[in-house]
Amino acid sequence: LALQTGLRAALDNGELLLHYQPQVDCRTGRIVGVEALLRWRHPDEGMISPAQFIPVAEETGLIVPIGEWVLRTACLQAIAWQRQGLAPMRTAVNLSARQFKDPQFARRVLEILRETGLDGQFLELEITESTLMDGLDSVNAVLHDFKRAGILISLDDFGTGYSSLSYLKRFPIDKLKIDQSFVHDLLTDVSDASLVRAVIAMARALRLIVIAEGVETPGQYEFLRADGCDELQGYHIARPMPAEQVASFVARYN
Ligand code: G
Ligand code: G
Ligand code: MN
Ligand code: NA
Repeated sequence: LALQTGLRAALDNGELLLHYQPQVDCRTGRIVGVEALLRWRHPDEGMISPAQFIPVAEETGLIVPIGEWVLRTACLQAIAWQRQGLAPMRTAVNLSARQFKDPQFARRVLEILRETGLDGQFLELEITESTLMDGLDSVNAVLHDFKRAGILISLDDFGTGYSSLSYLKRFPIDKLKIDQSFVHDLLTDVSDASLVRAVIAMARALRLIVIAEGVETPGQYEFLRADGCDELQGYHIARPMPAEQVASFVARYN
């Protein structure tokens, strides 16, 4: 309950902020995108992890206004980077299944794009397998609205949920994010290595972009690059960082 009232105040008092984690294109070695990750800087408790407060936000429905704030903030930041002359990058925003239950959701997303002036091609929206299981027809309609606006749709935490492969055919998915739990022991666990290889091969066959998350070592980076993974994200490249650090990081890295 304390978390719940605190969270409502957090949105009004400007205690929420976004950090951004770079994503690298394996072929060029350049940063081609960032994932926006929500943070709550609580006045007394310090930083609270989204793993703690997102579930509360989902239960209370606060995820709807919070999600809109995240999207608008990420779009405005993307525009600001473009105005600074940064090479165009895609910005990825995480969505909760709960947001799709709001009948105004698609309209609000498209309005935010229009209001901020960001071209849809520079926005990526991350959904999870549970979102696909949840709503089916209505989720599919919303995803198609996003596609028409040029937005890229990615499937987050791929392989950890209960998704069926038929979802990849039924829904307009552009990108698979291989969950970090498969990447962690990639070099020592034979079945993890096989799973990752199989997902990369499947993504290629289905013409999906494939990104691996949680890349922490040069060995993992090299394995994934050599195996044909398109993009990489993880502490080996960079930890999530405040918006102010992104431009100089990208300039140094690229
Ligand atoms: O950044 P971190 O690893 O602490 O994130 C923990 C979890 O919170 C991840 O599952 C991530 O997808 C989720 N998350 C981070 N930011 C957002 C957000 O803006 N919206 C939603 N729905 N989930 C988020
Ligand atoms: O569920 P989602 O994939 O959106 O969550 C991403 C989470 O993983 C974020 O909380 C982010 O901080 C975390 N993360 C990003 N890169 C790494 C990494 O290389 N190692 C670990 N352990 N966590 C990471
Ligand atoms: Mn994510
Ligand atoms: Na993930």
